[in-house]
Amino acid sequence: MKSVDVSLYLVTNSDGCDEKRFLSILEAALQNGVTLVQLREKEKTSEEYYTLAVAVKKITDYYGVPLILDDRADIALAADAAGVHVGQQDLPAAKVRQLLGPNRILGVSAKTVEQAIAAESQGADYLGTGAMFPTTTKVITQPTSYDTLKAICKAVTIPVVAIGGINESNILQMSGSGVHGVAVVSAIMRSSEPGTAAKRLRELSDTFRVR
Ligand code: TZP
Ligand code: MG
Repeated sequence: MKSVDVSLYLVTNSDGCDEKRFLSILEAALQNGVTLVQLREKEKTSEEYYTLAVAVKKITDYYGVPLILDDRADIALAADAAGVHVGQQDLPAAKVRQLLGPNRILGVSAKTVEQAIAAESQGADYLGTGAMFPTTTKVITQPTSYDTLKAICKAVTIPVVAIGGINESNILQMSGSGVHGVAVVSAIMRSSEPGTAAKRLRELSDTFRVR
């Protein structure tokens, strides 16, 4: 099995941000402890998504951090990204694994123990679970409870990363759950000091994450 370091996972999109600023936030985050990056672009055309992925990959490669693309195995292969993240409504995990082959990273969103076990058996390398807290980044029907997160961590052997509304004030509430790390969008992307935010989140994640 591939090992994926999800200690501090930056999930990001460039909406409402000019590209230069977006890339400079990304770089500050990479210099301060982000271990995995996902490009999550819902509004872009395939061509725009691909072009941005190529630009982002130059930076993530420089810092030796894998780049994951949300939803799109085709663009991930075209841009030579490290992997793909899919949700329960996207292409089935087993199909994405087939498309990616054995060497790229497959992440899957799982909200229940059943989804988690299924994703692991279909070839996922890590799971994303949440939203743990209210968030304005994504429309959430129901938040995931700490107990569900803990049960998912116990049910699988692959790393689990908590996501959704996580910031410096609530990250320690993930302690003891069994997660291998946390994923954030706003806590870094919307911070006035993205580098400082990443550094602090990584320090806090390191106090409780499973290694
Ligand atoms: N999946 C579940 S919650 C979420 C995603 C992509 C958004 C997380 O964003 P934020 O800003 O860290 O709450
Ligand atoms: Mg998706």
